[in-house]
Amino acid sequence: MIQPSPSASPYDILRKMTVIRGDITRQRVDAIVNAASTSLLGGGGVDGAIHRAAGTRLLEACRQLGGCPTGEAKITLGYKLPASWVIHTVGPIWRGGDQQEEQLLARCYRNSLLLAEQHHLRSVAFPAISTGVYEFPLERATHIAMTEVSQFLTSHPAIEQVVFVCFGEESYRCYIETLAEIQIAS
Ligand code: AR6
Repeated sequence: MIQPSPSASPYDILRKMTVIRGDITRQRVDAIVNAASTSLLGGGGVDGAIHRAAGTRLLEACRQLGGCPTGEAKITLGYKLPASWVIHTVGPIWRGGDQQEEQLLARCYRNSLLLAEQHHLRSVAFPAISTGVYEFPLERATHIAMTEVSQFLTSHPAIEQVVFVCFGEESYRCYIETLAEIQIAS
């Protein structure tokens, strides 16, 4: 007899989501997510930090991938990083909000987690995608990140831990407040 799969409670989902202040390149998780550009050939910000920490083999691996469209995600090994894998996703450049930026940002989170699930990974760390050079408004981006991740976790129980790694005080505060709002609402 087929048993219905038990649906996770909002409490179970929120327990899997953690906010920390720190450097994503130091995270001991199965995969860290990179906020890359469509070329996947490195850059500044978190992308630059990940490439520096992983070593030159990461760039060689990225060259084989042939770029990545905005909202999509691709995966490589982590090389010298403590994380075994790097999921490279390309966030939207903020252009005022009427160029599908919100949907594209949501797709970055969803596609990154789908890739993690396909590779049987259990723990994933995200930076605040698009909120640096790409200038996506922080509060909107944070809300999209947390909503999308919590929705994904509701229907994909294999992912056990998602860590949101905030580099600066402002994004840390915003993430903590947003997580509290989601907790109250659920
Ligand atoms: N760990 C965690 N978060 C970090 C780190 C770090 N080591 N370094 C920066 N951040 P950004 P984007 C935060 O600009 O806006 C690159 O050149 C940062 O404070 O890295 O998606 C790519 O090649 C901010 O909150 O990414 C692309 O061309 C967040 O990471 C472009 O920038 C994202 O900032 C992507 O722009």
